[in-house]
Amino acid sequence: MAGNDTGEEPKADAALTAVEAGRLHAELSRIVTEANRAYFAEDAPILSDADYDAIKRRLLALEGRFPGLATSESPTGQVGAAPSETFAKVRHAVRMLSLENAFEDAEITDFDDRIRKYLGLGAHAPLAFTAEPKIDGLSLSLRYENGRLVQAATRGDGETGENVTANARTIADIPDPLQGADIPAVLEVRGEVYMSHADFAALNARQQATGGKTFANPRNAAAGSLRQLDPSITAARPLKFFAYAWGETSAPLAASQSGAIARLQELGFQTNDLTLRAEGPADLLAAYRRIEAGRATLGYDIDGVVYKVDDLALQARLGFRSTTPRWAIAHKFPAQLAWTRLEAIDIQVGRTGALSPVARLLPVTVGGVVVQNATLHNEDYIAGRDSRGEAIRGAKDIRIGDWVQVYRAGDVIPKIADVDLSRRPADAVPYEFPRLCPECRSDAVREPGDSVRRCTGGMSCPAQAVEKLKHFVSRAAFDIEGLGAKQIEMFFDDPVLRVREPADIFTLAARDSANPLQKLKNRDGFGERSVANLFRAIEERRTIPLNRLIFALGIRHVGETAAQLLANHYRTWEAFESTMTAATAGSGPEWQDLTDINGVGSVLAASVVTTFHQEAERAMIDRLVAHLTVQPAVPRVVSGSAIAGKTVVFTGTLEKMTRAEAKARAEALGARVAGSVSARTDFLVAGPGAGSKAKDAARLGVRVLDEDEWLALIG
Ligand code: 9MJ
Repeated sequence: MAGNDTGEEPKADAALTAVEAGRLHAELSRIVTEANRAYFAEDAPILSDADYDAIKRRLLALEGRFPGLATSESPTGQVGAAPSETFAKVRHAVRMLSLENAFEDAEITDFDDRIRKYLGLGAHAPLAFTAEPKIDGLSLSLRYENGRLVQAATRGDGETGENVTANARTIADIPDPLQGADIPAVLEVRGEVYMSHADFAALNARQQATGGKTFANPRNAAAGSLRQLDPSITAARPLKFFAYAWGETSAPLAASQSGAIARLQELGFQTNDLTLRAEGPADLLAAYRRIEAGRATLGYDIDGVVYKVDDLALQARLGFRSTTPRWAIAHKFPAQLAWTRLEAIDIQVGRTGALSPVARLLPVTVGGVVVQNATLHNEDYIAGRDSRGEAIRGAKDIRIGDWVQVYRAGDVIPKIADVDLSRRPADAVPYEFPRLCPECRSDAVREPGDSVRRCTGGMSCPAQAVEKLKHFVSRAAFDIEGLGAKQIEMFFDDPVLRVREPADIFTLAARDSANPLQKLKNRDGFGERSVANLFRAIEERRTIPLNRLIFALGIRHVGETAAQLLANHYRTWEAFESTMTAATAGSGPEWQDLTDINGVGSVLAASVVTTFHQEAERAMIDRLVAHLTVQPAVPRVVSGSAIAGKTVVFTGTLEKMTRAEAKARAEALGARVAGSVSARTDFLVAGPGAGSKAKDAARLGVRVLDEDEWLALIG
């Protein structure tokens, strides 16, 4: 294409006749469309930002003289809607879960024990499982209505994924329509998109030959191929799909996991033929060994074996924790190991001020990936001694110049696992862990009982401030397209743009437009288009779901799950903020309310309350929220549940289910389960042996139910 045909002849353009202008407009439009495709769909720009902008300006000038050229087809986007540059979001009808991981055989017997305990099954009652290879790809949810594929969505954060329907339609393993008889009116089929080793090698060879982007591993290739804005690119990529789970269904697929897999196969899906049914942990472990032994000859990547309770009625009783089912576990293959030399130890300061030692290594390949950095855990790990100076069993001190063993397990950050003392250089000296923050020189202190040394500089420490900002824009937080770690670092240090705290992100566009010099669009690495996209992405995020906002604040101990729990409980920012402001750590009704949330312990609660009472921190939150519209949480509640929003207390012995199951059932139906009876309790469920709680309920006029009344109430 005429990549050098840019906007260098505006004078000549101005003299064109209408017909000539029309021809030129068509030619330039074609170039811009082609460049858009290369940029957005292939991640492989064919024009510099400057050239691209110049052509756009030339098109706009032509349209200015001949307004008839500004049609909805024009890439200037002056008429009609701008084409979408990202995928639309899809809220999953049923959440897409991840799996709990296990690495040791003993964790599998624990898994079996835990399930028996939860269900109240004796040690010898039959309890069957399935074992399926864990495909290392990316999960996809396919929604069928009346047998036709109507939507395909990536997992995303489990709640909301991306709509990739057009791309999924190009995958041969995904049937449309479904096959066979008795097809449910609604059926969401879930499984893994992956690429075989052979197809991956061929794709990379093709990409290399044509100067395209090559991929690090089959999973990245599969992900990159599915997330293409142009489905014709996905169509040209050899993607495959295994079905292994389901979301919403209008009719049950089967009574068992193994039956459901067989049913998915009848409906036209590929299912993994190594899947089998096992009678207990010993059988599961035997299946694991067999699958592991055959791993190298499978022709596609697997990273473990997934075990699931076979009986779907039991699966339903077991239900879910916040992000993982109780009825399944992923038994991962062991980590991959390699030996290399420790060249240096760097200290990174995290968003909570933690000083984390990072090993800089002589590059080494571990399980097909080049590793040059690994975590060294903490100060005590390097010293081989705890904070009282006592040797840690099995630990050795680690010195620069040592030969160290690196291991990688799945996606986890590489870690140092061992030191070869026989190869230690004679002049190696013990590592002196810094007592001052290497970034801001504030004192770095260790609280008693904490293994981590922390910088005391707070937001005045540039490293903490930058890390907090990076966390703020990360995927599970504000997820602002075009504003990643790299841009945060650049804007943080920039004397004009000065993004020093989250609120500054939302004034960036205004400050950029007020600044006559050094406009962002004129800087290296930016252009009119990328800046416009960035500002639009920021604008869109002024409206933000409550759970994302809480997570984004970067409060210590508040991860995604805790943020979701807090959001579900308080529902609105106003309620959350006012309760945290009124709360005192350790006592009072607000504190009680906070720590009554299932999954919120006193350490987490204290961390949140303290944050809202630290003046500087609090002021920063207020400055941020002034720019935002916070969307209230809409927890998934089973519609028609009689106990949604109610507070329930259990006491005494339950006979039809264990206390753990009763509590989980109540929570799944939208109730809150509290530990003690108060004026705000709606029901006390009392089994035989109920004591003081029953008296409290009588005194406070709380309705008391026996187990059967309770079961009738929840249906
Ligand atoms: C994979 N990745 O092969 C599940 N998976 O089930 C299998 N993943 C899964 N099952 C429930 N075989 C959530 C995830």
